[in-house]
Amino acid sequence: MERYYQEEIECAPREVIKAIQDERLVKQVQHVWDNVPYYRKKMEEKGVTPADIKSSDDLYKLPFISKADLREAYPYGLVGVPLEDCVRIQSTSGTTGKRVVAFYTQHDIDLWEECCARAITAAGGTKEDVCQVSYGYGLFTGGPGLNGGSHKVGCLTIPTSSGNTDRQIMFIMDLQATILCCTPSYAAYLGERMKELGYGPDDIPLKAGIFGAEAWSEEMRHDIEKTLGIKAYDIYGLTELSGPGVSFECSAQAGMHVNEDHFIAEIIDPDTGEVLPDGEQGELVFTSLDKEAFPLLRYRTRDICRLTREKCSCGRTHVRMEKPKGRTDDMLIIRGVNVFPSQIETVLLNNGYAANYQIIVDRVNNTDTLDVQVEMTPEMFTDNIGEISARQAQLAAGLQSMLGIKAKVTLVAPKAIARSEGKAVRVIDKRKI
Ligand code: DLL
Repeated sequence: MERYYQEEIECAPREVIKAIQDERLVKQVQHVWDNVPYYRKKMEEKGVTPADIKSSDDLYKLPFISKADLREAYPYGLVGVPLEDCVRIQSTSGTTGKRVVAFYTQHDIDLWEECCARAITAAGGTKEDVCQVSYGYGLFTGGPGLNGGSHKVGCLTIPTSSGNTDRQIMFIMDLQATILCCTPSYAAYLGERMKELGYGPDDIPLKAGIFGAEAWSEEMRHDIEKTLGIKAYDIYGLTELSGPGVSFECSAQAGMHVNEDHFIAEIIDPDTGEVLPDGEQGELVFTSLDKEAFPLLRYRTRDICRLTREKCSCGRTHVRMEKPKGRTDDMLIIRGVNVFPSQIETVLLNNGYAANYQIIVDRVNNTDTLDVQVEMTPEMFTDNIGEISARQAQLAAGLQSMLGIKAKVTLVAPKAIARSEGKAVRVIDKRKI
């Protein structure tokens, strides 16, 4: 039986959702116009005023906002309320340039945590569950968001944060945790370690996992589900918009429902900015509808995916986004060909490897090179050179047919590639160093 946290809104007829969006968008636009001079200037530059935005049909008239704007306005330039009304900040890891700092009022935190509660409930969570939150706590939104959602659902919450893997496993086993929240790469690592410790899927009390914060393939989902004996649900979000829970998966596991009473999703052509119809692949853009401290209009996420409004078997009516394939800035251009790390992952997992790999891109004599280092699983480990070469050749052929370009494959021993406790770093692009 499908469970909902807020059934009335999660399953509302489309006309009701549209009416909510229309009303809230008008207010949100007025809010930024009145309170965020940076936005007012951007709107003025485009010749738009709040009077032009009468409903969500007028969304396309608004200017986009990008990470560059967030950096320019750092730290306080986009805050829409007096600082005395803000109660928290969260921040991105800031691997490229300045960190993004997002601000929250208590109202913003309540809505964010409700979104996470919807995700936990969609994964079957109730107050009877024991929910272990192994996302990092602190500036990263994963821990605080799922922690808040778990409280709202009434689960017994274990705030382990990430790391200290054997202690994580001790808590899962001793406290009989039923729901695990962490990145998919950390879930895979926990599964690997539990197997080593002799726990099979039937010994592990977990029944569901809520995994997100990074791109992961269907094949990786199946691997994790098998090792831990759970159903693995995807969850998506970004700091700028609140954190996890912007969208989440339901029992159908066929795309993530965007919480459309709080966010409007659009897909645009990343080159021209043109809005694309449902079903077409492009860059995901979000508009917040009821945020107080850090409202964002038409924020370009750089995540690449598709939207669908087809009816979902779970009963929810909110639009679904497919698993993001990666970000426009994750996409590698190798010898002129677009390559997403997720395509490489699919080939590896389809050939019986686990998601322990690293992609190394370089430029030698003016030609791009693509090296993929892949760990052998303990079962396939061998020092027979002939066997290793044959396996490498088989993978290289698989990659060539998926990507259309040649890659050099190197098999390495089990455990040779460092495990991740948060977001995995899969690509080393030496061309940029
Ligand atoms: O990763 C928020 C989050 C925490 C989401 C926990 C889910 C679970 P940031 O650190 O700001 O926020 O990174 C946001 O991560 O633009 C995507 O590129 C990527 N991302 C997040 N969720 C997914 C997902 C958090 N389910 C960026 N699949 C986003 C693919 C994801 N990519």
